[in-house]
Amino acid sequence: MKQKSALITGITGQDGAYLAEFLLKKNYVVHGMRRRTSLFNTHRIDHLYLDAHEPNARLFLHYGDMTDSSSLTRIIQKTQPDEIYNLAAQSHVAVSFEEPEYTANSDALGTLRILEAVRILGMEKKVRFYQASTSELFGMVQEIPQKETTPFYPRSPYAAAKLYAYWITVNYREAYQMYACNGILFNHESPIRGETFVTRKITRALARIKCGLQDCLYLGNLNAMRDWGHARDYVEAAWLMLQREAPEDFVVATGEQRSVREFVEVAADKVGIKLRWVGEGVEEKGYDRAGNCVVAVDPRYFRPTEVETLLGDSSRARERLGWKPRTSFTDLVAEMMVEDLKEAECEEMLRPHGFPTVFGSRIAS
Ligand code: NDP
Ligand code: GDR
Repeated sequence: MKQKSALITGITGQDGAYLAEFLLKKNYVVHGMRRRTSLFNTHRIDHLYLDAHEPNARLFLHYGDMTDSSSLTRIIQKTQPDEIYNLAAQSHVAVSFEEPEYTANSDALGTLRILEAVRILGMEKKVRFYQASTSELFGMVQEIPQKETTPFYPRSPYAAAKLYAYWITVNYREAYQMYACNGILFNHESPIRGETFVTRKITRALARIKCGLQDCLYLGNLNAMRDWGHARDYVEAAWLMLQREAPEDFVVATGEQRSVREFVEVAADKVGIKLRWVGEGVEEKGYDRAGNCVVAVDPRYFRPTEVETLLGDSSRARERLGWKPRTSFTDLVAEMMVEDLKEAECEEMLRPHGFPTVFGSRIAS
């Protein structure tokens, strides 16, 4: 059988790293697009990378950017992939309120640029295209649980940009008979989740509090409800979507829902931290007299418009892809806590020797 090749945009992100590992295990040649940054941004995939001169090298990186058509067209022409996974995006909902135009450029127009590049290069019958769509499309939910037929109601510049990307993917499928599909993925996390998303912010902060490196955990809306799964399980669903006879869009979710507050409670329980909840505007820091760790609400983390509740129904993916989540919520939290504790313990050891920020920035997130 011919060895398949895949191009992953966003390979340096959480999902890109898990997907690259998954595809390499399936014997793919994997091409990843990375952007130029002033610091290294490949730490999530370093363990997968072999120097291009090595005979066994099957992972290759190319510089490009979602806002630069010329780089996208060049990379697709050069790599001639069988499958394209479009994961690159400004993926932070809160940041999209600060950078709405850039978010639209990279997340909405960036998707169009890839689809157009495929068409211009005459590859529309050869390439299979996966678009990283999102449960944020449901926004102000119109139906519980949300499935493929639930109406969309985006609540952020990020979600509005992803709405365009969703529909342009559908349009290229219908207009040019491209194999193009949307994975409407609900929140998925892991130990390599970006540090400013709420789950990782919580596990990282609790680990640092446990090691005496941090005083207090500040959060925004504690009542937001999310359907949280493991990223490792979700990239398998993305791959399965491109292995079918005909393209179709799929919701990927666990079907279980927890609040941000519950996430904190389960994570704190794993490390034996007792919690004291402090409301908005109350000035209290660190451990209280009873030895409880303070979790405080800071309105800075509220969003101009919030998505209060998300719960997915992934029956279609379960029936037609044979997919199901493998990792339970408590196992996910435990895995994240264990890894963040290891990092915090290293930082605790190194700090007296003058390495205070080796494991990330101390700027509040
Ligand atoms: P991350 O934020 O971890 O990764 C995003 C990736 O996109 C990084 O590799 C980043 O590069 C890259 N990127 C961002 N902007 C550009 C740009 N202009 N040009 C090129 N590359 C760019 O996201 P996740 O891995 O969590 O998510 C992957 C995709 O799935 C995203 O599109 C996200 O919106 C979507 N999604 C995620 C869900 C989740 O719960 N994780 C749920 C549903 C959808 P760099 O490393 O240099 O920053
Ligand atoms: P989300 O993820 O917006 O769902 O988008 P995030 O973890 O940022 O927020 C989840 C919920 O937690 C609330 N929250 C906080 N969020 C952050 N980041 N920081 C806080 O301090 C905090 N306190 C409370 C938020 O208000 C929200 O309700 C993620 C991203 O991966 C998107 O790219 C993806 O499309 C969706 O998931 C599905």
